[in-house]
Amino acid sequence: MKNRCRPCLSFCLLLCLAAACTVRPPEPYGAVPTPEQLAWQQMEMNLFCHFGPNTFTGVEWGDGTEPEDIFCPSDLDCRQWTATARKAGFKGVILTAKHHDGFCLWPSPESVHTVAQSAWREGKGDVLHELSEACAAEGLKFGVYISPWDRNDPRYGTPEYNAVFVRTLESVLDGRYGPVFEQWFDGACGEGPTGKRQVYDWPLFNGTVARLQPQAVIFSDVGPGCRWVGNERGQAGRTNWSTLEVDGFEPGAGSPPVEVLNCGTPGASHWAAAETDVSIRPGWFWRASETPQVKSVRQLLKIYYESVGRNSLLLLNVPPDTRGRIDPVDSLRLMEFRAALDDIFADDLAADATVAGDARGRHFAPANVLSPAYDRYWALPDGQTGGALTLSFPGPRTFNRVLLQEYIPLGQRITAFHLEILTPEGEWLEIARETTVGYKRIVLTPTVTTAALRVVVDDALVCPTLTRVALYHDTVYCEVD
Ligand code: FUL
Repeated sequence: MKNRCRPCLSFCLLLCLAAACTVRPPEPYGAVPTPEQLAWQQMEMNLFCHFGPNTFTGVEWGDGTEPEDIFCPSDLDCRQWTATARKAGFKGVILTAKHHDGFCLWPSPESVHTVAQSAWREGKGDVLHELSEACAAEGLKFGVYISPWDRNDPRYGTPEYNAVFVRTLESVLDGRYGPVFEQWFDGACGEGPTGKRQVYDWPLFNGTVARLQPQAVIFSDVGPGCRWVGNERGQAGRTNWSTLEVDGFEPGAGSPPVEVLNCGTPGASHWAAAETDVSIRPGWFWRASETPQVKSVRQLLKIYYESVGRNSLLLLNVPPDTRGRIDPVDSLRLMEFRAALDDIFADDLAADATVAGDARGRHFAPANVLSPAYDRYWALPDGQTGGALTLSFPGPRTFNRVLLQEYIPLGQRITAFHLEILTPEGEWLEIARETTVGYKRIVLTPTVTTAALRVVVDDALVCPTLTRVALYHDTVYCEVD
């Protein structure tokens, strides 16, 4: 009996020793994303659909007096939207369920300006129902834009309206359309039909979403779930923190300056990553006259690099037409855009590299940056805010895109980095110098050929992490930004 226990004891001792030697992960720093915010950021690209009376009148902001019958899609097919979105690589769809004209694309019991009052499908139609089902069928997440600004509701501009808006939200978010991954709140606050403006009760609105759809990420200029990127050009800041100082700010007129929204605030106490909303067309709503101006693949790639490639989520608006379908010009362009992305990002040219550098311990080894598993990452020891990783390749590599990712569950930490390549003369040559990384950073470099790349973290708020370094060669959109 005694003898049998001895190996057991030694094994336990070994286990204890191993546990003592295991280096703990870095402590999270500052604000960190919730699991929902992380999952949201990992979606990377979502489809925005502006659809409603404006699709039929050709204006951007309907004034709320449009007759309900103006909304009459001749051949609505939400499955065509979602099939297109899935094939293009989008993970979710957000629909303007109610734009500023107040018209509801579902039979809202709070309004007399909805699909139910229109002749479309004899007042029995419900676009939210069809789109939520179509999203589920294509494995996409479903989100809604519901404008607080309402140019139709006579109660807008009175204290009563805030409760009306809450009941409006309830009639979408109470589960009848399934889970909602993102609630989009526009900060616009213009005059209603009586000429009055509304004092919005944001805590009440946000609380309603949180109560009914606790997993939903709430978009507004200042979050709380994610923030506006500060422009509609498709451009996140070259420096882009996912943290933002929100105290004392509100969506709309009370929001921080657009430059702050564009870049975030380093080390701030609130996590609100930037969402880049931009339209594939000049306007947000479909107009036949703008079809020749649908953005080119090169323009879309630039937007991709300046949104997803700059630590932001891309919300690309592709508005359905008067039939209730995505225009063939837009859908073809999306397929070409997808093909270009697949082509550029097909092969990670660093996959067979060997990686050397300082590390926190073997669990946080430099080679972890080659693993596509997000949870395997490289980290430096506590107190060390700078360091380098050297990637050596078995043969020369030609590339012009360097993809970096931080492990954001521990916070966004890197403040400055640069990239160097080894020249045939054995010297290190700097090819890029940047600031933030965040969830994903794609650095556009000149096209270079080299046998080794050095990723130098110059500074960080606290010991840095990197979960991915990958190299690509873009022969479609070759310019350096
Ligand atoms: C803006 C709105 O006023 C536009 O019409 C559009 O919906 C855009 C996404 O947000 O603030």
